[in-house]
Order: sequence, then structure tokens, then C-alpha cells
Amino acid sequence: MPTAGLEDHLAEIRREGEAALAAAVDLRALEEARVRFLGRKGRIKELLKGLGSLTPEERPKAGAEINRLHDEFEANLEKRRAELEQLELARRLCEERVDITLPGRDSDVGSLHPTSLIIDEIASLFSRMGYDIHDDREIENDYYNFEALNFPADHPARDMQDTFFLESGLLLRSHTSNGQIHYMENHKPPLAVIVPGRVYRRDSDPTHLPMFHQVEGLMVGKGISMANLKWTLDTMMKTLFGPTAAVRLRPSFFPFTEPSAEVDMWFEPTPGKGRWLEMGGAGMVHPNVLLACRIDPEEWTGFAFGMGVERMAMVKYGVPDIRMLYENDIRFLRQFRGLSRIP
Ligand code: FA5
Repeated sequence: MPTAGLEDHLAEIRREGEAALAAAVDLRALEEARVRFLGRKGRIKELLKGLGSLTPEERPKAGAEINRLHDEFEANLEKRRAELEQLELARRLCEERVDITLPGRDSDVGSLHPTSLIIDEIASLFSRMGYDIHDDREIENDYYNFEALNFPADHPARDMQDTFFLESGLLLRSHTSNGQIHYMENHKPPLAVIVPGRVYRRDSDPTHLPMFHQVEGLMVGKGISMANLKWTLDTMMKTLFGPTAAVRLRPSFFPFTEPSAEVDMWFEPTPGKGRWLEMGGAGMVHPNVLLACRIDPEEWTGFAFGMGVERMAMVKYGVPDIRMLYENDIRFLRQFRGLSRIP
């Protein structure tokens, strides 16, 4: 590199550098310019390498000049970078602004399960009539599920075919009637309570589930009769199914009630076109059950009933197969959106 002409050469590189920086319209072009001038093989670095071919006298001055050009270019480069970053930010602020006129995204609102809707309606009605609402255990022992309810030792419900027995000797309650015993052990009459909850049986077909819900009802007082039972069931059905619903008690047998009855409901979805549907069991509390709870059957009488909640849901919402209730098909469940908890 001849020293004569070095100044011209530096002036030329300076002009080219300034032009390259001015021409860089974005950060990528700026980086290309940096590499072209300051990179290891860049124009300014090449000048520094050429110092070796100068005489020792010439070298300091030429070196100082080249360094000045280097620093000047670097400072200009940073100034341009700041400008481009500002432009880039302004561009993004313009392009990426939030359009507040766009419609919002709806959050998906869940719905109560039809079983919960029925239980809520029943609980609301009975609490208005002064009943207590009692929750009881689903894992139970033989005494509360059978023995205290006056089941004889050889009753078929105690068979492995009908009830889920656990290895521990406990069982999954096969009805909510266990709640009657626990409640009467802890409350003295007069008393009135409902016990909604899950129950389990070895059953599965279009009208039977292995897990389903019942609502137990129990009232013990002085002079309680079948007439009180009939009125209570009638009121419940009319509240749930409308004024055309009616109740028929059909003679039946349960070990824990005497007399016992099947509860049929008259359901009339279209005027003049109705049918009787079996919804549960009921009867007057058996004296042995009262005695097991240390309640004197000479002084107190009571009625009890147990209703199948899924059966009520099928009738009320027109569900043709009971198993649809627990398939968790979102299209099925969405149909119950917006139905209120309480009538
Ligand atoms: C009972 O479970 C008695 N504990 C009811 C009772 C209580 C009688 C108090 C007297 C006094 P039952 O087994 O009939 O009775 O069942 C009552 C109702 O539960 C049936 O009418 C039906 O609506 C419903 N149910 C019974 N089995 C199933 C099942 N596998 N799936 C769905 N619902 C069922």
C-alpha cells in the first residue's frame, strides 16, 4: 500500500462507507455493510493488514489515519442502527396494532348435568318444606345397607349377583336407604330428611346403570300415615313434571317398609296421551327399622321413599336410553345449557 495516495484511498473508502450506511434500509442490510467494512476481510481491516508493507516511519501516521476511519465508521454505523431500530419499532407499532373493533372470543360456558338438575330441583322443593338434606357414605358395611334395614340373611340383594362387594368385606351401597339408619341414629323424631346420592348395582341395559342416583326421603313423627306419603310424592311429581303428573302406589315388598309400594307416575307429555312409569319404591317405615335406631314404634311412625333420579331425568328430558346420560357426549350435554338450578 503506497503512502502516496493513502489519503485519497481513505477518503474513497469513507465515501463508500457513508453511502453504504445511508443505503441500508433495514437491520439486515446494515449488518451486511458492517461485514463489508469492518469484517475480518472487510475494506478497513484490509487497510490495517497492509500497514506491514510500509516503512517504520510511515506506519504510525498511516495507522492513526486508518484507526480514525475505523472509529468514525463504527460510530456512524451505531447511529444508523439506532435510526433503523426506531423505524422498525414505528413500523411494528403501526402494523401490529390491536383492532378493538374485532368481535371477542366467547368463553365456553358449561352446563349442569341433567342428574344434577333433577337433584337440585328436588332438594330445593324439600328444603322449602322443611326437610333436612343429608349426604351419606357410598362405601358401606352390611349392617347399614342390609341388616339394620331388616333384610333377612338370605335376601337376594345380598347376593354377589346384585351388589358390589369390596375385598375388605365392605360394599358399595346398593340404595340410599343406608342414609335412613345413619340419620335416625343421630337425630331424634320428629324428623324429615332427604338423602340424594350415588348407588351401585350389578346392572347394565337401556334402563339400568351400574352406577345411578337415588333420592331417599324419610319422615318420622306422630301419626304419620300413607296419606302423608302419597301427598308428598304427588307434590314432588307435580313440581317436577307439571300439574298433569299424578302418583299411583302399587302394592309391593321391601324388607324395611310395611306396607310397601312401587311408586308409579302418570306422565302426560301431550294432553290426553299419557302412561304410567315406575319411578321408585316407598312405604311405612318397618317397626324393626325404628327399633334398630332406638325409636319406639309404639310412639312414632314414619314413611320412606327412594326415587331413581336418572329415570326422572329420562322422562323429564325425553332421553331414550339411560346410558346416554354418562357417555359424556358434549353434544348431548350442551342441550341442558341454560336450564336453571332452581325452579
Ligand atoms: C330401592 O332401592 C329402595 N331402597 C327404595 C325404597 C326406599 C323403598 C325407601 C321403600 C322405602 P328399587 O330397587 O326399586 O328400590 O329402586 C328404586 C328406583 O331406583 C327404581 O324404581 C328405579 O327408578 C331406580 N333404579 C333401580 N335400579 C336402577 C338401575 N340399575 N339404574 C337406574 N335406575 C335404577
